[in-house]
Amino acid sequence: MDKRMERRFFLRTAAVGTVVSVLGGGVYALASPDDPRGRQLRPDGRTRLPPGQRLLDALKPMGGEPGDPSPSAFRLKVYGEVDAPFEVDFAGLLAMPQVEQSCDVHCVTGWTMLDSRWTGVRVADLAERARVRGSARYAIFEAAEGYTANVPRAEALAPNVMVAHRFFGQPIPRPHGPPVRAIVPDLYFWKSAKWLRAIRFARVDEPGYWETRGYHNHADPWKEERNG
Ligand SMILES: Nc1nc2c(c(=O)[nH]1)N[C@H]1C(S)=C(S)[C@@H](COP(=O)(O)O)O[C@H]1N2
Ligand SMILES: [Mo]
Repeated sequence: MDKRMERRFFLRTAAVGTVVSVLGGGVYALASPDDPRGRQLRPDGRTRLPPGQRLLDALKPMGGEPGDPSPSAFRLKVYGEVDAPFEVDFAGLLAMPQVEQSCDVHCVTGWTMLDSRWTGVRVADLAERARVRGSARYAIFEAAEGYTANVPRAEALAPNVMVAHRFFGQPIPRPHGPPVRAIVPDLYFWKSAKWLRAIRFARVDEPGYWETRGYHNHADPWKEERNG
């Protein structure tokens, strides 16, 4: 079994309520299946816990090729199908309008974390500053070591989509993509690129790292768009 299949297997078989150690990594508590938050309805009428998911109390580090975590080396480029491409360093990102939001995140391997808390800048604000053209139909999130994820324009510009530099008020911990990662809460978490370097707007779709390796191109957790 490759690592991803092992993780999936683990999530299907571990007993709810137990504390378990995964692949020698961290220790994760499975939240209670009776946690009423999972059954709450979102403003769009969908249940907070998507089908086939179970609750975890924390983000599980899912790996990936890390980038440089230091804020001083950080640059974010916004470019492509835009009239005013730009680049900001970490201070430049902090100088933009900041939002803090709680959101739920859903990993395709079967875990969901409710009420994760992030601080950062809305992708919609970055797009407005870059003057994204009407012809741009996709946002391509570009991360360290060539990792990319594609998101349709309208979904990338949703108000809960952000580039985050804080997690529960603290700098993002190492495994989770510091100094800045994308958060696209309403698609499976593989669309949320860690160690983010750039957002490129594109006229033509460009399936990314996982989308070219058998995962669904869109990744809606409520439609269980897991595999292509
Ligand atoms: N740069 C980069 N970002 C990435 C990945 C990756 O391998 N590289 N993995 C993705 C996947 S598959 C998931 S599920 C989430 C996991 O984020 P976490 O490790 O913070 O839980 O990050 C996504 N972002
Ligand atoms: Mo994932």
